[in-house]
Amino acid sequence: MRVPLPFGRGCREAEGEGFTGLEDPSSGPSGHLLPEGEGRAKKIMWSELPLFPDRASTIAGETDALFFALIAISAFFATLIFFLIFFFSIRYRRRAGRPRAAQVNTSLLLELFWTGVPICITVGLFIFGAMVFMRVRQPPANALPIYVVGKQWMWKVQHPEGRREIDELHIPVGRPVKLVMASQDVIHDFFVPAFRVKQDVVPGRYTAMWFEATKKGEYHLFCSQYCGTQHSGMIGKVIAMEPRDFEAWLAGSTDETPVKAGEKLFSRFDCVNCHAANTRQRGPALEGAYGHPVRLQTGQTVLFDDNYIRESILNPMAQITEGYRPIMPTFQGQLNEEQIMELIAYIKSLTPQQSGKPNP
Ligand code: HEC
Ligand SMILES: [Cu+2]
Repeated sequence: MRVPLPFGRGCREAEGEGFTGLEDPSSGPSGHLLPEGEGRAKKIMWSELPLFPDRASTIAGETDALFFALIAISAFFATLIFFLIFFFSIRYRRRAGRPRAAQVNTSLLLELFWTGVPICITVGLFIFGAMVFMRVRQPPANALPIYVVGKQWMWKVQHPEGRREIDELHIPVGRPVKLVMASQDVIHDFFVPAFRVKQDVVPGRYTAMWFEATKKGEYHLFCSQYCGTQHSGMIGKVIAMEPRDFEAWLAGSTDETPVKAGEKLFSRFDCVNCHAANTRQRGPALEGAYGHPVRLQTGQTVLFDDNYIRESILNPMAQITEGYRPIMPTFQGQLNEEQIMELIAYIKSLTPQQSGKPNP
């Protein structure tokens, strides 16, 4: 069994591949691709040491800055307090002839000072943390969507152009990538230390995460949520490529696109019987619905998104569309996560123009 080290030189080297992002010649100290203001911070971060993961995404600099700010502030106060305890306990120790301590009134100014300073520090850290958090949580609109399914014990990846991969994720450098992730069984967690991102992959719904690689190379991918016996083997690599190489890589496959696969499933599972336009429409039209609000029987409005489609397929009774009868059967147990993702890709691709197409 492969036993990866948490960071740095890991399993890949042991397998003789001898190539990780850390050893990539382009990831040396030049760092010209890194965000601004990195130069000074770099000196204290020892990013050349294999102890510390490579810094290869747009968010990595900020995340590290936050991490080191927390460490520095904690270290400063821990040292100060330790030193003062030590110093005071010697300086004011009990000795013959010394008066016993008595209650004194402290000055208001001093009270304000030692209350105000920690408030400023903690609120400042909170604002800093919240800013980084908001950035990590909000994928840019132009992000490239890639579907990921986690299952015991592998990562299955599906690119919108068709190419599929297992335990590997190829991405272009310099372009935001958004992963839409589902789990086939238990909770997993998609973790790429070099990008400073991790996100739980939860059964029963989609979670998303985004990042933008800043330099090409191969980076470790871990499952960081204990998910069973072979959890430690649920590893892989993220391969960041120059956009041109990435296009070539994508083109080098004849895999069916998710939209095509979804279209087939749509007929195979008889969705067409109720949802195709120009039939006696028993179900709502799905063309152009994606991204728009849907009114439910209960009067609520929900967003027609990935999670809504998923819920509609697996648990149709949970949210009944206004004006329709609850006649849709559940497809729970008949479709796996990948097939559901393909159906979603197909439904997403439907535009109102296509509704004019005659349906046999
Ligand atoms: C027997 C007819 C029938 C079949 C078969 C059927 N559906 Fe439906 N579907 C409906 C009806 C009726 C609704 C609206 C009531 C509801 O929300 O359950 C609906 C709702 C939906 C919605 C939510 C649409 C909206 O605008 O709110 C989606 C998405 C959907 N179906 C997808 C599918 C997919 C994918 C399949 C095939 C795997 C499928 N349906 C099979 C009848 C059907
Ligand atoms: Cu796992």
